[in-house]
Amino acid sequence: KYTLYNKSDWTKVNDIWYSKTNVLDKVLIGVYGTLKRYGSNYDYHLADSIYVGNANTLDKYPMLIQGIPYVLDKPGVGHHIDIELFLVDRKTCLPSIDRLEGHPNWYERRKTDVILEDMCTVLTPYIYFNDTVKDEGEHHKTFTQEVYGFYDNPLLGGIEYYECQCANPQP
Ligand code: PCA
Repeated sequence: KYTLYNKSDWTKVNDIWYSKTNVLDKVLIGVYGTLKRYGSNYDYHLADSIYVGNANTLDKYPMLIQGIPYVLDKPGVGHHIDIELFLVDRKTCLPSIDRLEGHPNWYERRKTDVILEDMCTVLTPYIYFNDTVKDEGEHHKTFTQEVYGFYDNPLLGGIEYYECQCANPQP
């Protein structure tokens, strides 16, 4: 048994007391590029977020790869894009990703239907589209960042540790 001090500063949700409400304020985003796990922007921007799973866009979209990937907001053309889903903090993490992506002037975040790998569940995360690049007709389904070196790190139990080529260096 314990006592809650300053009880008015706490918030109760589903019978659990939270000292900070920021943990409750999460937004679902779907990433397809440098923000994916093992991507060059993951560590800085998403390592503290909650990975939910993999999904594909319900509609087809054209993804161009010109150094980094760009998904155009043109449903019906291209592929069901490979997406990784994360729950991110609305007040801290989302603004920093928006700045990275230049939202809403370069990439623009828009809610988009995706279907989970179980092929049953449809969710509607934010995805970053970019319609400022020219569609040269070659459309991709998945983006894999080029790896310039990897080694077996015994401290990580022999897991391959990747170093990614940073197309857009971290701030
Ligand atoms: N980063 C964002 C959009 C393109 C990119 O390189 C992402 O991973 O979804």
